[in-house]
Amino acid sequence: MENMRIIKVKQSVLANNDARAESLRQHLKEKGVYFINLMSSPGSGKTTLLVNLINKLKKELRVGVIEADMDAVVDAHTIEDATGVRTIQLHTSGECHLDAKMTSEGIACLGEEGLDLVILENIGNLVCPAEFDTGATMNLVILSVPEGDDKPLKYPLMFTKGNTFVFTKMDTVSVFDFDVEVAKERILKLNPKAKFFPVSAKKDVGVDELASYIVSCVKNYQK
Ligand SMILES: Nc1nc2c(ncn2[C@@H]2O[C@H](COP(=O)(O)OP(=O)(O)OP(=O)(O)O)[C@@H](O)[C@H]2O)c(=O)[nH]1
Ligand SMILES: [Mg+2]
Ligand SMILES: [Zn+2]
Repeated sequence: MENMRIIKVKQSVLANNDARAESLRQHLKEKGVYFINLMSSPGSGKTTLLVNLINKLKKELRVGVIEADMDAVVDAHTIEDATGVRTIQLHTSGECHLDAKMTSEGIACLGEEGLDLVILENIGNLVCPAEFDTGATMNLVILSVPEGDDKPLKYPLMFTKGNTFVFTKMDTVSVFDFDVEVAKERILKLNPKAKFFPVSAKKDVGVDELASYIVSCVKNYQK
């Protein structure tokens, strides 16, 4: 028993992932392509927000989208039909997150040439997508009002790895016990530099502010 070898598989895989993510980030920086990793729980409103947001962003930026799901192509079709931007669908064969290798393959398939911005809609999951650096410059995390303002307490890693936070479905706030100020405080404790955007993607409230912020991030990055 004394000579039993113990191999920390998860750590080595994650270290490997970090190196790949860093090299993808470097490559995209050289190309001037900003990369956003959009993460949230299933059904929180990622695709709905993306459609609204991209229709604003595409006036100023050349945008491409990677939709990731375990299976199905509905979201990629929705984005393509509703925005007309370059879109591909990734299937993860059962994995509930994307790592830097899968993301690099996705970006290579999409083709980053001629784009200013690539947005990845990650798999709906508040847990393991936060564990894997995808090489993104912005980790955009959505928390929707019906999920509750306690989610930063229950899924702290996601709210630590995110840097920009959208509270969506704000049009439903009167029927749920969701306190925006409480949610902000809980996130700021984990993440003092967090930026917040309360929106209703459906009613088109607050999405202009988010779009302007993203445009300014991309322009600064490309300087
Ligand atoms: N009231 C309201 N409903 C919304 C809003 N945004 C999205 N929804 C609804 O929420 C449901 C899920 O929206 P999606 O955009 O498909 O969510 P998603 O996060 O992309 O879902 P998955 O990709 O399956 O994880 C749909 O019924 C939307 O119409 C919003 O701002 N307000
Ligand atoms: Mg979706
Ligand atoms: Zn996973």
